[in-house]
Amino acid sequence: MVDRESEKKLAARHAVGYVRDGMKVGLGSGTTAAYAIRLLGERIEREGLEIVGVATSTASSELAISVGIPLVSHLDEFELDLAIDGTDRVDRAGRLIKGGGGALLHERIVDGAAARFLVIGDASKLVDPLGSQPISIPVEVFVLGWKNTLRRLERLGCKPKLRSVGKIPSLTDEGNYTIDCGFDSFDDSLKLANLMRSTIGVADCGLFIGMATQVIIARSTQIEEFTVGACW
Ligand code: A5P
Repeated sequence: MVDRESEKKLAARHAVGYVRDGMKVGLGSGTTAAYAIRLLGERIEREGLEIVGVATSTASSELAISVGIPLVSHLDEFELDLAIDGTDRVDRAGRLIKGGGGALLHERIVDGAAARFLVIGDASKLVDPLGSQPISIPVEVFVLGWKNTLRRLERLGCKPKLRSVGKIPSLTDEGNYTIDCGFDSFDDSLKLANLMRSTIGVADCGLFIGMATQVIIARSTQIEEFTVGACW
């Protein structure tokens, strides 16, 4: 049986191996990135690794503090040497779908400040090309006029659904709602990303195109790693 948790940990361990003394590191969100944060904490304790982090969510920030990673405030200017983050889906051109955990805008801002953006995942995350299987693309929207935004997103050919827990809409760290846009498939991810991000009422969408520089996928006990060129 496939052990996805071991794969996540293996990919995280491989990425954490790239972190060196003195680096400013973006700390991703979600279960895979959480392994990386814990492993960084272990390196700080064991080797005396000296780094500072910038977290991509409140949850990651809390985890980082709990394992001893010093954090830079989001209100300061930050340029990162490297960011390590998970993904809901990635293809061989390094195009991503993120936001399953609800942190996409925050992730875009932090991961987008990194000279190197390492994407980590278990083998289930690699789907090539990106839009070849059914998926929901998370879209972070302003609360103001959200029903209008949902209708506009629907016109892009998806089935949109407000993310909620029971009847209570889920709020992102930035106080926005998330609309999950279900697609059977899609072709041009860059065009779709541009359409989503330019839709009135949208704060950001989960399509991250042209951001990843390295993808690290664990399949059973093996690492598959590829560097991403500008081929999206
Ligand atoms: C958080 O909003 C997401 O972008 C996560 O990075 C993504 O959903 C991957 O999460 P897991 O590592 O938990 O699968």
